[in-house]
Amino acid sequence: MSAPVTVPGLDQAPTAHRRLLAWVREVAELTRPDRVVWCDGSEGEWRRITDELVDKQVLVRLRQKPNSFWARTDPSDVARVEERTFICSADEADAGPTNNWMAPAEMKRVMTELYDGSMRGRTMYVVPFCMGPLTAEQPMFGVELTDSPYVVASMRIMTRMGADVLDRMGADAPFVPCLHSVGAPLAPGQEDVAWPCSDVKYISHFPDSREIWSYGSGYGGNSLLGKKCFSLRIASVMGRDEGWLAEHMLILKLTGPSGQVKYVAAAFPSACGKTNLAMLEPTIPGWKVETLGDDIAWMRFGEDGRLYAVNPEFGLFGVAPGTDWKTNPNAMRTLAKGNSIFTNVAMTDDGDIWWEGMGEPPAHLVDWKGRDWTPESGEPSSHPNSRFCTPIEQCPILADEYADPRGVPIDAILFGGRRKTTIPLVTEARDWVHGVYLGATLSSETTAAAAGKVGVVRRDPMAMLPFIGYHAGDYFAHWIAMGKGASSGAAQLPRIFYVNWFRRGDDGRFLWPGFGENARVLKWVVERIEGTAAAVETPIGRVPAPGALDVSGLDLPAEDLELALRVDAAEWREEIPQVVEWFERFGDKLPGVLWAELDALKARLDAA
Ligand code: SAT
Ligand code: MN
Repeated sequence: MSAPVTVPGLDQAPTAHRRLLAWVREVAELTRPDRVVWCDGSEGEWRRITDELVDKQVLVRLRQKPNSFWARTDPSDVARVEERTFICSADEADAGPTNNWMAPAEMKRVMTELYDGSMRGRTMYVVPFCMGPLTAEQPMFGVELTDSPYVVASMRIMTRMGADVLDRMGADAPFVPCLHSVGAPLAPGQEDVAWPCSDVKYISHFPDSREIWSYGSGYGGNSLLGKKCFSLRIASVMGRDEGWLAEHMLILKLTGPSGQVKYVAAAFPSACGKTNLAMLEPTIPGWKVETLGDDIAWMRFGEDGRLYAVNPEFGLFGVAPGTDWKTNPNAMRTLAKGNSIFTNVAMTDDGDIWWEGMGEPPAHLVDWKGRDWTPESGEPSSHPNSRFCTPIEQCPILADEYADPRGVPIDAILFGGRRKTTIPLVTEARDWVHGVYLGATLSSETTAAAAGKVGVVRRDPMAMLPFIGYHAGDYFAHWIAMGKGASSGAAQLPRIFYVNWFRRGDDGRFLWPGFGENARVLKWVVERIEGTAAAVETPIGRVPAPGALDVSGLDLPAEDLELALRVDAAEWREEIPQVVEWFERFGDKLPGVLWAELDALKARLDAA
């Protein structure tokens, strides 16, 4: 038997949590870091880590934003890697046709080999974190072990992290173990690169044991394991087993002119405007939006039978390009307060950040690859999936309810995607099951948020395609069952709508101006719930009746509005074979009621 390994810091654990202590030791013995640091989440720790990253030129301190930093990744490590993302359920059938699968024991064998010595020459940080308020009855704990100080700094922004969490965990609270290594060990004396990562990448989830193992990437979605890995993939499995929903949704609070308050959750795929909608400044008088979350919602029924949503995150990890004072002034105000990390954007000569969409480009920048850039360079200065990482509490329109562990009762759920054709600006589902059908058939053109081709139409159910941690057919069934779970009946369920801000005319122009003007659509949604706005029945659902959508003061050609709202039976008939093909992928796991919805839609289209 070999003697126990001594790693500096390993035994300085500020916790008596036995399972945690054993796991940290086990990982240290496998990955062989030079030292172990137990993170406390303090200001001092943030300063130490960011100073060190600045010294190593991984981060550049911005002169124009307080306590803020510019980061550039390796050009190969810029987005989530869906091809390398695995759901390792014991039974392959549980992963379903939309996930990559490997048997848990096989994945653990492969990755244990990769982790063997993978932290040599580096520090292993122990990052205790909590998704959702620490004051929750049952706080949702995770601990990430990582050899990336960039990940530690980002986790401090994106999650409640540090000593308070460890204290609250006590000696035996359950937690999700999240293991992360960039997969770039250093030999003695070997010089480090600015962005260590590996060509071999695995983002693996073990839903049965509720563990996450990530290797080879430092990019947010692959490495900040509290986010998509825990709060969506693993949490969706917890939700299935325990009767709640973990969804890729923003949460907003909408107050109307008479003071009426509605809470809206909205699911759009990555890089389709969730952050912008969450922080929208309405262009119509008397309406106010406050933000609760921009990416993830955990929803469960309250005792009153309503569906309550909590945002498990503590920060915003938003797409930078396109964010500007015009499109999202509240995001700009949030960022102006500093305390942020900007990744893969460009830097100005006076030490500020810049990206496409911020108006006139400066004469000179350093681009996301570290090269001199001028407006003549002929390529964007920032990667299309470049991101800002900033504390949500800096958002000037954060709703007070953000801190409430019970969450907010959701009145409306919006599904939406990015489609040039076919899908009208807004459609109301007839009932919950029809709404689930709309979500299950959601389609969108792919974006730069994931590695791969951009602009291809794919089905992205509930905007969760890359994030459902189990069989998507079972996930649809879970959604249907949730609709029956409202103790006081369907009246308490959120109403479901489908929106598309991205429809275009023949010449490619956007038919709807979007951004702050989307408040007009929210107004119609509220008025539908209150029973005061008119709608017309169409084969696909209810759309605003002529004149029902408030376009007062909006400079929009009547023809564009009509085209934006148009339901074209011929276009919809073309969708049907794609939906049939999509549904067939789920075999007998597809709930029969969804086939029935499709049949009814076909019949209505044929009659149209
Ligand atoms: O890359 S992340 O998963 O962190 C953001 C996103 O794609 O939605
Ligand atoms: Mn997202």
